[in-house]
Amino acid sequence: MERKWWKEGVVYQVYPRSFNDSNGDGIGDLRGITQKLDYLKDLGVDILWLSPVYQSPNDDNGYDISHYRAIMEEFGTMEDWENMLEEIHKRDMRLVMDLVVNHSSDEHAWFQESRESKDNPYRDYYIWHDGKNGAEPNNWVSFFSGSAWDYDEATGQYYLHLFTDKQPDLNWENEQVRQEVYDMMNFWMDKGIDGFRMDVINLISKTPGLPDAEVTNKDNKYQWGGEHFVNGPRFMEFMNEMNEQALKHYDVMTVGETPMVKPEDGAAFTDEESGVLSMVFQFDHMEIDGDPGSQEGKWSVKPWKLSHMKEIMTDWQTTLNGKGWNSLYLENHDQPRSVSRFGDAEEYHQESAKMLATFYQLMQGTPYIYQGQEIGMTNVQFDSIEDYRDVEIHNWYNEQVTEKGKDKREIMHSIFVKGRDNARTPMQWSDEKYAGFSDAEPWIKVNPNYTSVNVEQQQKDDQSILNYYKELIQVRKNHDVLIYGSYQLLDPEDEQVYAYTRELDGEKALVVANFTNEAIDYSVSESFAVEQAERLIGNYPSEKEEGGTLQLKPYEARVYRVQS
Ligand code: TEU
Ligand code: CA
Repeated sequence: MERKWWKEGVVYQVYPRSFNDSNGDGIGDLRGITQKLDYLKDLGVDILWLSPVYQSPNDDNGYDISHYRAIMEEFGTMEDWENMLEEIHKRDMRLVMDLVVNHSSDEHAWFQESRESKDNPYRDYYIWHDGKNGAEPNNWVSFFSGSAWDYDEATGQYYLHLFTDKQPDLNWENEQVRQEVYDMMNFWMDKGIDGFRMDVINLISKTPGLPDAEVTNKDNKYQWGGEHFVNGPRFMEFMNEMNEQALKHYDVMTVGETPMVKPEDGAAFTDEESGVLSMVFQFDHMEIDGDPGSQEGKWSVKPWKLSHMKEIMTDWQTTLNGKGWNSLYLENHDQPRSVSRFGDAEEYHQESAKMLATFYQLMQGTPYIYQGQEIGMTNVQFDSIEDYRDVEIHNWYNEQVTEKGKDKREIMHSIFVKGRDNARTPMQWSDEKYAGFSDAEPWIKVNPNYTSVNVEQQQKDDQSILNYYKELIQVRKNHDVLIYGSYQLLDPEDEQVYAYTRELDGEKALVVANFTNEAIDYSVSESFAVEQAERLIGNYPSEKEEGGTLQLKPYEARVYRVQS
């Protein structure tokens, strides 16, 4: 396997709006990020990924871009951005920018032109169609509820939007659109950035003719049309072209956000010889506690099983081994907080947050940490729907409660468990008012637990989650086996302990993670000589034990290494 800086590094995702506000308007900004670079350097991360900072009307918090080469005014100026990049590079860190090109904002000049008239030169930059029998051109549902089409009075046609109606899909069949995208990417790479995280990049190619989706749920007017746009027919062709015309001329990393991909797709997309991306974000493990097959999708709250988690992670680990490269994540700006989701955010907050970090960061792939994860930030519950800011949450609530008359408490419960605003409350820097995020009232409420869960407090405490993250990052960095080694799962059926080994050139490591709040005697497979092993890290003080049985405490995680 080829050595690469982006395989050895750890990525930290910043959601700029919620990270740090430097000018007291309640909104995080670029200078705010620059102020915290020393904190990030000290944490040990190598690469920063910024969610979009481009000009945007913020219908979907920057994932609706109205100017690809301008900085959002609320976040600062191009000069602030250049200064931030310089400061990142000064500290030997790198910057990955978000690339959102499946769609733009409806306020982008291209769309403003496009909707003017049918013969406007920009008409074909987007996907316009006549209605069918007085209704939408097809039956596709939007990711964010309702039809994926919107009628535009001016020209009497519908345009496609897989996300909100303010996020019209760009028409990738149009060569000019593709050229605009590659030119724009080169513009940012010429400025010195180190990579792109590509938003829903595997949705850019749609089946010609845009046929109806298969009706999978008769009760619903609109249907999931993934078969017509996930990894669509020209996806690889477009990505090869993007590599030729942009990416391959720079030393950059790419991570494709690719909903619905399977390990075989992931292996093909990231293949060292024939692939088109450095790595992808897969979603299989994020769907483990939902029902992706149903109309409620992620909103249906289902219990999950550790054996299922093992099956998913192991499939990704083994299918990509020796071919491509994994990304490793438990959180991002679209997902609930992992300690609330997979751990115990109350009684075993500290233990389970550390256990989860150990479990996912030491697999084969590049680990991603989402802001606040390193201090164990948790989900939040706002009593009123008015306190939520996310368009996905509001669309879901309106459809279910306002339109369909469903039980409000039930819908609020699904929002508490799955809503994206769980991840978007302000970063908790200290126990000062507004968690030290801002001097003014933030754009979204602070999680009330900031008085006990915050950076300042954890910096002072040796045993904190934050200090454990620092140690863990160094352990991985110091052992090639934890970066490049192959992965083997132990005990696939065990519903309590997740254990796996890594192996590289005669060196072996063992990761053991207790996912329960009980003490467990775990006997290690004879394939790993734990008696002769060196303990690399753990989330409880180490104790001498006899033989190959580990007496694991609640949510205990340990890592061992042997050299043969
Ligand atoms: O998310 C894409 C995506 O697949 C979402 O449907 C995601 O699964 C959902 O947000 C989970 O609830 C990306 C961005 O990460 C997201 O923030 C954007 O809203 C979306 O694309 C549109 O750009
Ligand atoms: Ca600000």
